[in-house]
This record gives sequence, structure tokens and C-alpha cells, in this order.
Amino acid sequence: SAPKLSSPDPGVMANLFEWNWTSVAKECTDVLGPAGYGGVQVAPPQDSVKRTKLGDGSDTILHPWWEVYQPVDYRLTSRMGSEAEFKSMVKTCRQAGVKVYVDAVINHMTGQGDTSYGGRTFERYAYSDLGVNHNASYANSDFHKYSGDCPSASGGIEDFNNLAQVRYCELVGLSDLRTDTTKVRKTLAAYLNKLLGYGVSGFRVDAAKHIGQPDLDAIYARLHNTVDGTRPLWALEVFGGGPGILSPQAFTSSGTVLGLDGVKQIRDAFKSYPDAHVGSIATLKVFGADSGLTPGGKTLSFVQNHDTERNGDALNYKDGARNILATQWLLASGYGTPQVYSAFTFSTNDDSPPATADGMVTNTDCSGGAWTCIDRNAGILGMVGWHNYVGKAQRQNWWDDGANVIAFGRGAKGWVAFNNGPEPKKITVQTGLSAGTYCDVVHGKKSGGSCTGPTITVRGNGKATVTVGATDAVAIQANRRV
Ligand code: LAG
Ligand code: CA
Repeated sequence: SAPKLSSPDPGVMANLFEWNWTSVAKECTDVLGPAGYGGVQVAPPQDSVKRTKLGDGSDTILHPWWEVYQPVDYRLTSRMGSEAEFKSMVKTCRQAGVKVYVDAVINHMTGQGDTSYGGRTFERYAYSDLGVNHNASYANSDFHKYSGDCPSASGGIEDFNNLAQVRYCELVGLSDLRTDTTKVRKTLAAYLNKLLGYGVSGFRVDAAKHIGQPDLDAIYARLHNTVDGTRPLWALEVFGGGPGILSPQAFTSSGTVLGLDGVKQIRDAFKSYPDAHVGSIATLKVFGADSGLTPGGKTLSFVQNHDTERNGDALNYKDGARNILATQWLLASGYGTPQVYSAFTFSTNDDSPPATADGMVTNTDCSGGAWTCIDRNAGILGMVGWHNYVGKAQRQNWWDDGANVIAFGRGAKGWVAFNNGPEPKKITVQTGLSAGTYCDVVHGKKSGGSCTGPTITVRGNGKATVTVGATDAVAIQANRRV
């Protein structure tokens, strides 16, 4: 069978959650490609439920953001645009040097509703004409509801530590596919292979814990190579907290895993939970496998994603400068394949991104208040370049004040300092860079022979004296000397 885990390092990825395809394409061309992002993760592109009435009374929005996690078929007729728009987006992004990674919802189908964005009608546990694999259909026999494998009384997952429940029962009431059967595996692989054929480079696998390693491995073995001739990225969503083979660590032999435990450590370092005190980023001297996380080489790391920005596990855009600082720190840390999360603002957990009355997501507008556009933040763009330049250079010259100011170098290539405290701090530290005057790439850009922002002088002994602003960072790199 095809070799596993040989997918190339995606570089820095932007996670443009629920940006429509036209807007993703434009962002690839205008921002992501020029800044050196290597990839972009996009929201689930398959046809999904389109609600026609409100649910049980606890939800007040007809088209909440989460409709896209309820697949109806595998045509790419989604809230984010048409199949033609999706294809064109992938092509445009690839031309800009940005590879596209898709959120693949393959554990389940819908839990509610009767019509889809693609205009199809369905009943739960019966989805005709899926649009792949000779228009295969799913019938009752393709769901665990009817296979007898789910041991819970309700048919839902009641015990997240019970292996059979986790794999075979329903996650939040969603129709659980029999991913243990050849027919379902073939159908799912046909969907993913269609995406690979369009130039997609890999997948964030939704609810991977609930699919389980044997089924994930069997589906992956059916996947074609990417158009670049490499194996697709297979980034598995596995929440921590489960015992043994339900732990994220136990999925690292099946693929890359999402850094969901790291998210909490980052939150607690930058902002103590739950009382919103400032923690200590000095704790981040140890971060990664040594702080109990999955190995960086097997981890997609991020400060937040669409679930954790809502559920309290993570910092989010509402943390403002502190959230930007944490994202800059992640880019500097060297841990995992870092993602920069950029989505829409919300006041309730169900809020949709800006959309038509029909639920179609409208173009991203970074000038209004509706989209966060964190991927465009100038300091983050500077740190994407810094990250790419320092590459795998070892961290050295760690310094901290025991509280909320830290500084470190990456080989002789780059040096960076972060201040998570309320007052500017003047520090004198060893940088590891050679003597010279450098452009601070967080606040400026080298243009011609000068810097559009402040500069930092490294003395003959490699030391520099720098004032780091409150909730701010400074960064220099050897190839940005002025
Ligand atoms: C995921 N990873 O494993 C996604 O990251 C997460 O965002 C998805 O939940 C979940 N798994 C299923 O793909 C989201 C919302 C849920 C929503 C679900 C399906 O967080 O709240 O459930 O998508 O749309 C909704 C209702 C539930 C209801 C369910 C089925 O909120 O009350 O039971 O639909 O009708
Ligand atoms: Ca399952």
C-alpha cells in the first residue's frame, strides 16, 4: 500500500474558516502567497444541510455556521460557493504558491433538516445520489444506527471513554457512517480523491477520533497522490482527554494530529483560565513534547480553531493584541506546522458569517467589523516571513524575566522578544546575531536600504538593548539588515 506520512511540510497555513471560495482565491493572490504562507485550510466544501426552520428552540439562527458539518452529498455545492468556484479557487491559490487543505467531514451525515444548499431533498439515514463513485447512495444499512454496533441506550455517545460508543454511536446526534465497511470507505475515498484531482493537497479530518485508527488508515490507503506527486496531508481532529488509543498521541501513527491540547497551554500561558488574569509566558520555555504535547513533527499547531475560539479552550480574536501576540509567538516557537486562524466575529456561539438570507456566505470584507482578517495583520505577516527564514534552526539564548517577558534566538538567523505584560520593558540580551542594525519585522519592512519601522542594533558581542512594548513583540532576522 501507499507509504504513509510522507506528505511534505505544508509551511505556515492560514485557516480561513468559512471564507467563501471567491474570497479565499483573492486572499491567496493578494496576501497569502506574497507573504509566504504555504497553505490555506478551507471549510467543509461538500453539500450540506440548509435548514428551513429553527431547531429545538435553543437556536435562534436559521443558518448557523455549523450547517456545513452536516453533509448531504459530495457535490461541492456549499454555502461558500459552487463546485466551479471551488475548483477555480484551488487553481488560483496554487498559482500563488499556496496549497489548499480541505476540512473533510467523513464520520457522519446530517442530524437534522430535509434540504441542502445544492437543492437536494433527503431523509436522515437515506441520501441518494451522492455525486461520487457512480452516484452511490447511502441507505439505512450504511449507518451504525442500524448495524447494532452502538452499545449506548440512546444511540448517542454518552461515554467519551467507551471505545465502541466513541466509534459507533452518534456524535451530537449526527448520522454515523459505517466507516468500517468497504462500501462506505470507497465512497468517502471517491469524494476525497475528487478533491485531490482538483489539486487539493490534503485534509483536516473532522471527528477523526470517532472514525478510529483502523478506518482512517483504510480510507487513507485508498487515496491518490496529490497533483504534486506527494502523499496528502492527513491531519486528524482528536480531542485530548481520552484514555489509551483514544488519545491524540495514539493517532500519530495514522497521521498528523491537531494541536488541541497545545491550545489550552497557550491560553493558560498568555491568560490564566478562567479568571482572565495574565499568566506567565515564561512558562513557554518548555512547550511541545516536553510539556506533554504530541511531537511537533506530527502536529498542526494553532492558537485557536472554530470550536476552541467558542468553547473557552482558547484565546480568541476578542483578546485583541494578546491573541495576535500569541499567534506571533507560535510562528516563532518552531512547534508543529503553525496555522493562523482568521474567521468572523460573533456575539453568540451560533452566529453565521455574513451571508445572504439564503445562507450563502458573502465576500470577506476586512474593513467592516464582521471578519477578523488576522491572517493579514502586519506583525503576523512579518512573523510568517521570519518563520520561513529561520527554518529549522535550533532555539538558543532563551531569556525570560520569570514572568511575562521572553526572548530567544533561532540559530544565528533570527531573534525575537515578546512582552505579555502591561508595561513596556527594556531588556539587554544575547541575540546570537552578528553585529549590525536590523529592521524590526513586526513593526516594519525593509524597503531599499532602510526600514519602514523601528530598527534594533546588535553590538559586537551579539547583545542588544531593546524596549518591547506592552502586549507586543519585536523580531529581527539576519537577512533584514539595514
Ligand atoms: C467537529 N469535530 O469533530 C467539528 O469541529 C465541530 O465543529 C462539529 O460540530 C462536530 N465535530 C461535528 O462535525 C458542529 C457544532 C455542533 C453542530 C454540528 C453539526 O459544534 O453544535 O451540532 O457542527 O452541525 C448541531 C446542533 C446540535 C445537534 C446537531 C445535529 O448544535 O444540537 O444535535 O447539530 O442535529
Ligand atoms: Ca463514527
